[in-house]
Amino acid sequence: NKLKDWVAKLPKAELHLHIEGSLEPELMMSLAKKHAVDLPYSSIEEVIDAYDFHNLQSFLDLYYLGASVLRDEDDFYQLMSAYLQKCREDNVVHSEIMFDPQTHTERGIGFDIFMPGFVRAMQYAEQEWGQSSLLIMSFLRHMSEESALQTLEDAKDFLPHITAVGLDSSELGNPPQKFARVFAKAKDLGLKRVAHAGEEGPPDYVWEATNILDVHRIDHGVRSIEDASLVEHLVNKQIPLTVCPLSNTKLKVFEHMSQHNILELLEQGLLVTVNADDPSYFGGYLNDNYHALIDHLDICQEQLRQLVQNSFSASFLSDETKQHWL
Ligand code: ES4
Ligand code: ZN
Repeated sequence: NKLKDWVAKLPKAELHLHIEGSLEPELMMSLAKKHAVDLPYSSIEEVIDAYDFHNLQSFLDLYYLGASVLRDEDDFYQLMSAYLQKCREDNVVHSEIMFDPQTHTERGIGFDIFMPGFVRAMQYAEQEWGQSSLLIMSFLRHMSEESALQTLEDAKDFLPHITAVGLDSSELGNPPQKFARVFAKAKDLGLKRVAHAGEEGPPDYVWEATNILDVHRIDHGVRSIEDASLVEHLVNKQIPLTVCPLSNTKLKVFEHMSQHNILELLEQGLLVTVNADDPSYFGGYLNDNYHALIDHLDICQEQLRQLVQNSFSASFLSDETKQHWL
């Protein structure tokens, strides 16, 4: 397929990627053995078979379980290296990578363990392959405001390596406003802001993320389409949506890829991008996500070009660097 080859070779940016969600079953099993972590899987096949989700929570349970094998600095280096190698294969020249500190600090693994591992792998990819990347520190919204504030405090020595804060995990029942003070503090520290909203949650959560958390981007946001005035707001402000097609079908936000609303979102003038979210759990990296759109939607080359251009315009790159890629 010519369109698939064309988009695969285009330089692209990825803006919505959880590094813990790029942990492949092979690395998970080998780290489980290395650290004698007891997982309920006896083979790679059993891990893959378990990845049959019916909603966000059923995925998150296995995602946190998988992350429990990450223990020392080299584990985090390996994890980040493997993702950046995939970027190289997919022509992802820039990536904005989320990590969930609380998933690790809860287990007694601190910033001094995971940050050096992440940063070392990112510096290697930049120097050897010319790939740029930056980090987004994401708070777990099912945890308390107090825990998020403590996390911001714990990150103090590493802020030069952190560009933005994010908000992820169980959306329903944990509205953005729960983290109003955390995000205000992050803004004061000079950090940019993104938040998951409108994945499973209602359009009101997207309103809160923009109006209360003052986010630069919405992660997912596909349910924004249910509120015409919200769409108008996002279009006027050109607040990007980082959409994740394979994630949305795996977690049953849409029953089938042919029902995905990404083309309607584009049609309405929204700054939409394509992303992999948790590639190891959802069945593919960035090119696989573009390819799924080509396979199941009536998408043309111009729309694909727009999505790729949007990935740079919606990024935190400098205007000068954006111009280079646009
Ligand atoms: C996530 Cl797809 C998704 N949604 C919310 N939180 C997450 N953490 C990792 N992947
Ligand atoms: Zn996500």
